[in-house]
Amino acid sequence: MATRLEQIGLKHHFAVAGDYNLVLLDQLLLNENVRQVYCCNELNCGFAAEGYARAHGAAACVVTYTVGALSAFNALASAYAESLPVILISGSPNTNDLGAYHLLHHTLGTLNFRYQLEMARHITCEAVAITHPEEAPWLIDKAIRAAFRNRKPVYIEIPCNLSGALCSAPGPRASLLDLPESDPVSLAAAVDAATEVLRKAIRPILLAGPRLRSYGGVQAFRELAEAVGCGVAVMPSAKGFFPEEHAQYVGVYLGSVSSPGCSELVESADAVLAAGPIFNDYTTVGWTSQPAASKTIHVDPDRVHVAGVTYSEVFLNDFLAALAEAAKKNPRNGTTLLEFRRTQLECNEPPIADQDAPLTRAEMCRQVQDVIDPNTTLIVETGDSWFNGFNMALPDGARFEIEMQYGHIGWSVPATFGYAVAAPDRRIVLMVGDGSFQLTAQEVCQMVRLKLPVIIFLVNNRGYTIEVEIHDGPYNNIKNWDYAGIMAAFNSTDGDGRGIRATTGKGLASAIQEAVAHETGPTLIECTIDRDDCTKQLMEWGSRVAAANGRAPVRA
Ligand code: DPX
Ligand code: MG
Repeated sequence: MATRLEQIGLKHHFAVAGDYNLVLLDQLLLNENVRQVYCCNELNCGFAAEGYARAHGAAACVVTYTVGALSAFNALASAYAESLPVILISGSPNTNDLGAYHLLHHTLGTLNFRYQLEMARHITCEAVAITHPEEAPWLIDKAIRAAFRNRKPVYIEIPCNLSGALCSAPGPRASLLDLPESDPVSLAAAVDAATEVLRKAIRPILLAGPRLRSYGGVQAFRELAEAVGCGVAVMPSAKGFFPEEHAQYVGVYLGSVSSPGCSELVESADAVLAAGPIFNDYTTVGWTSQPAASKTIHVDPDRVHVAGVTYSEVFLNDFLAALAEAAKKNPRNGTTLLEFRRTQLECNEPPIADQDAPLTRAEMCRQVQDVIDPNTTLIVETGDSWFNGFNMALPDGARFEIEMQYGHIGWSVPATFGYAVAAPDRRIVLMVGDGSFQLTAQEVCQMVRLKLPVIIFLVNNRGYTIEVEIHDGPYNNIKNWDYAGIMAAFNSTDGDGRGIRATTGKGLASAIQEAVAHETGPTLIECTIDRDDCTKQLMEWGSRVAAANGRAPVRA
């Protein structure tokens, strides 16, 4: 296991100890090329791995049986929804106990020891339980291969009495990381059909979707865009997958709350090539906007739909690369871009607020924008931080991370920790709301422990503002915390995290200055803003999602 983790390129794995995995952790420690990184709990451990996989391509985490693994499952489900190859390794009972009429601790108190494996099957693309050391090498390889092929999480269960058992030595890496190859006939037919659609189109547009990166299509998508020469929009979770400073970039497409001028272009297009999109209730703004299937070339990870025909076993990366070669620039393709540039002249720079006045959301965002340089990764949590993030401009090289399909509040704190472990040379900036922070706050202490200079903008608007906009009630108020103050508790006697509360523009500016200069630990800047001070996009999106949630049942 340890050798394979190194061979697939991991430099770290995440872990929480428990008696079912202690020998396993010892064995993993023997490989000094893959460092063991500890988390406060297994949910966070799974999310740390999820964040690591975003920066590094894959990740692994190790937990104990049931009490640990069932918490990690939530994060594993996130990795499934977000298409990230995360390997969850769980210690499990001694094999002698399985058929011995023995009740065991950390279990349901029944004689069933299969439930964890069975549950794992629903949230992984492969789940294996090792019951004999002889089987370990191929079961481990089977799981790892599946994770890379499908870009989905996998589960490996290792009994505590087998973790140190001898098995055959792992062979060289071979083809574990290979992506499958497309069916050549189907690929050629799909490319022909798509070329024809793009050739005939007068107002084509390319739309980058969230699955583009996971399935290795970012570079080919750019080549295709440049070959076709038309406007390129990104879905919110694909922000950063196409350079925002590129002459063809036209913004973030999110229906009626798109960035200025973008929805007009996407919705008036006569051909939309959507690469790895996810059209769900959120991204279609409560089912109010989705490019019509009849004009969409819809590129899924393993199939392509063009003009009413589905081409199976055509993989996204192969299709985009082949189409980039075949597609020709159409002289009319610049029209939409010219129209777009005209609309952009009407967009104004955000005004600078009175620096002594109470801090507002707009002023906070204006200042956060200045922190984002080409080496920054901006991570945004579910809540109005999503919309604040969509509005940020990314200079070339800057990256953006969001968990919009799964949308688990609290994801971002451990995911940011994992991302920062994977990318120590980048500036990592997190925007997270107070409500979300309360779920997983303790993982900030691991940033303190590893001296990671993460900058956290904690937006304290005293509650679940996104829910206020969708459907308000007393349940959207939360207990206020001294967020800036908790850093002292995490520091204890040996940490160097900073916690600063900003209540004015001036306060925020000086906090940011301190955060940027602070290199030996995280800086949490608590930004206090009014409970109702949210983006106008959130208000509109929230009301449309609420309408979709509230549809009356239709009788058959
Ligand atoms: C919930 C959400 O404070 O952000 O900007 O104030 O909305 P905003 P906060 O972090 O509040 C988040 C809150 C409660 N969603 O508004 S988005 C429901 C929810 C979820 N995930 C889990 N539980 C509940 N998304 C795990
Ligand atoms: Mg809030």
